[in-house]
Amino acid sequence: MKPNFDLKGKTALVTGATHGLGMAMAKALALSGANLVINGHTPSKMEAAFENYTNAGIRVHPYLFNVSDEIAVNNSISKIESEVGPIDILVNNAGLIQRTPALEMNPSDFRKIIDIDLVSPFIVSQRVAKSMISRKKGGKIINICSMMSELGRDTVSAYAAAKGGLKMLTRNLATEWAKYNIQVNGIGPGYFATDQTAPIRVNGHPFNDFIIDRTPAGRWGNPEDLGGVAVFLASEASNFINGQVIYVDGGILATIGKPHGE
Ligand code: GCO
Ligand code: CA
Repeated sequence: MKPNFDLKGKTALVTGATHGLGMAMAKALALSGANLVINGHTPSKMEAAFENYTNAGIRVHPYLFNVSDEIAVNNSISKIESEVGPIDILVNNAGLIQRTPALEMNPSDFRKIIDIDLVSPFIVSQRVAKSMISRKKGGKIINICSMMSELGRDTVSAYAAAKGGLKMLTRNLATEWAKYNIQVNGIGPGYFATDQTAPIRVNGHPFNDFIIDRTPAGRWGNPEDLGGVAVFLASEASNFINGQVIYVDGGILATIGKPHGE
């Protein structure tokens, strides 16, 4: 039988979909047939995003809310459900990074990163799963993890702690909700060319050369490189995949790397 990757008739909510990887994944879902709801929290970014999607021929339903505020999340999801329809696919993509050495990291900043990158996916997933369970039609939850779900790096202690936690949250929610035919999985992007990595991607910057050397594929990822896996994990083709994180990293996690200069 031909595997079914078609998302027609499904409604997808992608958080943090006003730019970058979230936008690329959201477009891939919409182009595969999904009815697309996007979340953001900055009105001006949302306006620009709306224009971007519209110019790409994609119809979107934009909703502004803060994913770490459970009251706002509950109200907004209820609004989406009544105005657009029940959510079949949730992509927890909204996230934040702060690059500060651990010795200088302010605990309140550390908490803020954990709140956005780890607590928020919990809050949004819980609310969306409650509706999925009462509808009895299953669903898909996709958490956007990171290389930092597996590896440490100088300056990203809070981000790595949150993304490592998000991998385990993925496994745990997959465990609890598999019986409702809800598949919870993750995507772990490697190093991608987005605004988020712009400060470390400058030509001649040692980190830029380091990443290209460290990646067997020899390049930064393009946001479009994530489309296929997002569609796969959102579709019926992945109905027996529970609690996995699929890394899309050009081979970084497959290798120890190579000696300097080779
Ligand atoms: C860093 C961060 C991010 C990466 C990404 C890697 O190293 O500064 O990890 O910038 O984009 O999350 O998967
Ligand atoms: Ca080199």
